Amino acid sequence: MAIQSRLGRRRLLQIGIGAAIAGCSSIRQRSRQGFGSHSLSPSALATAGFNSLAQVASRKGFFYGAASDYAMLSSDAQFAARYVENCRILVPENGLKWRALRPSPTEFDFTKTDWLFDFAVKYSLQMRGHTLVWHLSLPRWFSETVNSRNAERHLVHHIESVAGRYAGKVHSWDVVNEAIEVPDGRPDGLRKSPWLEFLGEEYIDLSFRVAAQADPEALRVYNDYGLQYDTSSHAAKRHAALRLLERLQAKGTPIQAFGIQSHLRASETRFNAEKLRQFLRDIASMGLKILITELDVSDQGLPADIEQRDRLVADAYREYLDVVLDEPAVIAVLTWGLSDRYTWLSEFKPREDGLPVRPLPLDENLERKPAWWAIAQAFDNAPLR
Ligand code: 9MR
Repeated sequence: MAIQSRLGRRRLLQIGIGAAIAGCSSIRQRSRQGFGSHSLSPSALATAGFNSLAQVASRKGFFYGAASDYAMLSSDAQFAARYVENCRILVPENGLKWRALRPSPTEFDFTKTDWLFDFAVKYSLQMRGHTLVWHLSLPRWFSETVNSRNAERHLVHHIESVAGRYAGKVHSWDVVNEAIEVPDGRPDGLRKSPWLEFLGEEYIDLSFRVAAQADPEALRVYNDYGLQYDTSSHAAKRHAALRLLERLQAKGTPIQAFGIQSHLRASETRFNAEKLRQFLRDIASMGLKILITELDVSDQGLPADIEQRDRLVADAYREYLDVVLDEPAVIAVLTWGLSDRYTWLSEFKPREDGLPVRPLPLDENLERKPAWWAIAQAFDNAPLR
């Protein structure tokens, strides 16, 4: 079968997901029929021969992958099979955050992330690191322990230990995540995070410099959200982001890429392709690569009807990807999860009617949704890198 020929039957059997794969030709059959009934444009049929989103992306010279974690990949063989089939790059959704790795100020627990790195090697996946420096997901001991006298030592020690442990095995690190906040940050847009409070804006430069030393090979990314829409807050954030990049580059900070998280809302109409294109061009003209790091499409506020909902979610993926993939500096697309079975939106942005949310390419039964086809079609239409 096609999936097995791409991955090699032996590799699939290695983690016992061969059996899970065995049932999937019928799934694919149903998906293709379903595809017709969702009436996507006929050119999408051209992608029907592809078995995986990663495959379509790699034909155009960029990576596709999705956030996941030890909990699902180690325990849900059917999900793991779909994951390996579709993804070429793995980003731990939570596993590399401080709260997950740091039981105490002096200890690290790499058990689960080591497992993920081994999983990636076994299935020829690249790894992305998320994230070395963030104001959230800090361990409980952080607020009692870290202060302006010792913050630099803690920051440097953490980056050296984590990026150093996986040096040479990481495609890209989100070195600093979400350092901008508008309108509640400083006048220059910087978020009033503990790191800013303790170390001033230099914490960003320091983080990139230490990451560059600890793992010179990983692409160093600044990652943020709230950048894509034609709203005043997103415009202000785009502005602050560009100013930050300029300041970092002027100081010689070794930043190499910008991550646009891209948590979309299917109900959002304030989308201006030209303004987004201009933002992407502005980043690219600074010599930086761009990654779409956390793409998903919330169906909050959409009608209950599944067919209608799935169509609107698929349309949002397609509209967005058509614009961002036109920019040659975009080198990777990651969705924030692969299947509706596991999505942060169930908890963080539930629907008012209590129905399960449907924001990702596969549904909760791991079958392809119109979103899968829309993404495949956008990838297939993308210019070659
Ligand atoms: O999806 C993640 C969720 O499971 C965590 O509880 C949460 C806090 O650590 O973080 C979520 O992921 C966030 C990511 O790390 C940074 N950008 C926004 C993502 C969604 O909140």
